[in-house]
Amino acid sequence: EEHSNGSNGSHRPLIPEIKFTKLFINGEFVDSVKERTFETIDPRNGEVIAKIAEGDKEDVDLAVRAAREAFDHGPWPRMSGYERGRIMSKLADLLDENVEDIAALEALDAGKLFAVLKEGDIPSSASMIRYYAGAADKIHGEVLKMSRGLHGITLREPVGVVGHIIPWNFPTIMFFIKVAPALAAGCTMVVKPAEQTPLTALYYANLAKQAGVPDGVINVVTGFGPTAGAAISRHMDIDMVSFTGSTEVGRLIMEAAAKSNLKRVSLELGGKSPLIIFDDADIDKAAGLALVGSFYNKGEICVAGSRVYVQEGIYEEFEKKLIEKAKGWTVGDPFDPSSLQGPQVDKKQFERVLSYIEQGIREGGNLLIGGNSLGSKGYYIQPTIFTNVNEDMAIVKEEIFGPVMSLMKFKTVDEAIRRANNTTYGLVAGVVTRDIDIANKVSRSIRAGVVWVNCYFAFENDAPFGGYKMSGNGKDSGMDGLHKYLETKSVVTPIYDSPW
Ligand code: TXE
Repeated sequence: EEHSNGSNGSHRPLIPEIKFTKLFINGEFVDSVKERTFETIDPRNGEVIAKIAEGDKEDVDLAVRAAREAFDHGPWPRMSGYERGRIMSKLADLLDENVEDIAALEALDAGKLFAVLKEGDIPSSASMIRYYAGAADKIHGEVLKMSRGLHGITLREPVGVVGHIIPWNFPTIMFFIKVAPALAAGCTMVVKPAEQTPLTALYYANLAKQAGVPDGVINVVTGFGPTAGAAISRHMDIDMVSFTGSTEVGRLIMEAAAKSNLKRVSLELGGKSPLIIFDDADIDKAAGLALVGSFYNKGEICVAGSRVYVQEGIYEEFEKKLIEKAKGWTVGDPFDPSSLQGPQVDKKQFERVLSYIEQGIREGGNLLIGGNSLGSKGYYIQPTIFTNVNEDMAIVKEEIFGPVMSLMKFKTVDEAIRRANNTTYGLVAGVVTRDIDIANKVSRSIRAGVVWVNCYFAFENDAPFGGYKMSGNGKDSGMDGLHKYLETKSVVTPIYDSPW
């Protein structure tokens, strides 16, 4: 049964029935042990979408038991990589077949743009699954040249039971950037989606079952961080935890891993990334990049280019162009195809962003545009640009995770490098210039895991992604993203009567 999702606008797609609201453990949807639930909220209006099973430690225990059994005795790590790849490809096809349903669920839960989910997040996740499906039968070790008549090889073995803790800003992309390589590696897993956005993860649990992923391989425990999330990071029988979220929680997870079983920890944390625009840039294009870099996904993106540095020669003209373009940046209902920005994910984030804006004003920042919430209901915020700011101010130092840009002026290449690196974070950076020497120098000088030259948000399945410094460790995406789910084992045997 389907029902319409709103009052105005017949062009809006239908919101599908919410079919999956329970934990997914060992191939079945089940209530939580304590039979508790929590509400997931529509950020367009603050209304309840559905009640979701609230998992806690006992549920994580059950999920880990299922994953452990599937790892120790089940078919998944034992079948050929080719077979795993075939099942993963089916899963990718199911994403494509259900793209409308999935996009609607996620737009509703996260306030993300329906059109972008449909054209971007969902198909690109399907393509990421296919990338790792293709890698599943190409996992192999090396033959070692050893001395003293020894023969050595390395085996690449799945790391075991993995806990994935997922954020709410890209619920689908973050789910598959972790689940797909772990599946290809032959791992089994417990996934905890963010409490703000549990709907699509449960939907994927069902699709995975339909595709033929054996029971116990993917378990999904919905619930909160300090309960279900913490139970994963301190579990004695989880071999690795892969996390994307705040630097603060990343630290807690590493601590819990250290205090429990020293499980492997992979962290993709916050950022405060610089976008550096040089005098020789195409001003129109650069202003477009800056706008998208700061406001895409309502600024709820770890790689937001929220510190924009513009060289003094073009600064004035750039600022004018930016204001002009910002006027066309439409904020509105995420189901409306003309919207470029939906509501912030929840009340907490909405208030957090607004309080950063207030702090920016208090500390002497000048509001070029925006600075307020929008409308009488829902968590909408105006795209906001500050000038007269510097790296000592909280709004320039800290990750705001909202549509707030800090626009700054610089003189020399060295100054730009120094200021870009003046941060505890190191996730990504952007450089806009037609000068190859500047591009080379800057991209090698920035302490960040990704540098985009004359582009921004240029993600590719093939390109490893992950932070330097307090933006985390370990890579998602690319072959690095697969290798982290593998252990290397050296096997050495003597060769008798070896002539060498
Ligand atoms: O993140 P949390 P929050 C940043 C961004 C944002 C801020 C706060 O700056 O404004 O973090 O957001 C789970 N043990 N990013 O509070 O808490 C939680 O349930 C184990 C950047 O929502 O880090 C969720 O599944 N797990 C970011 C996940 O961690 C715990 C994406 C992320 O939520 C836990 C999101 C605990 N003690 C926020 N506490 C990025 N890098 O893209 C919470 N969690």
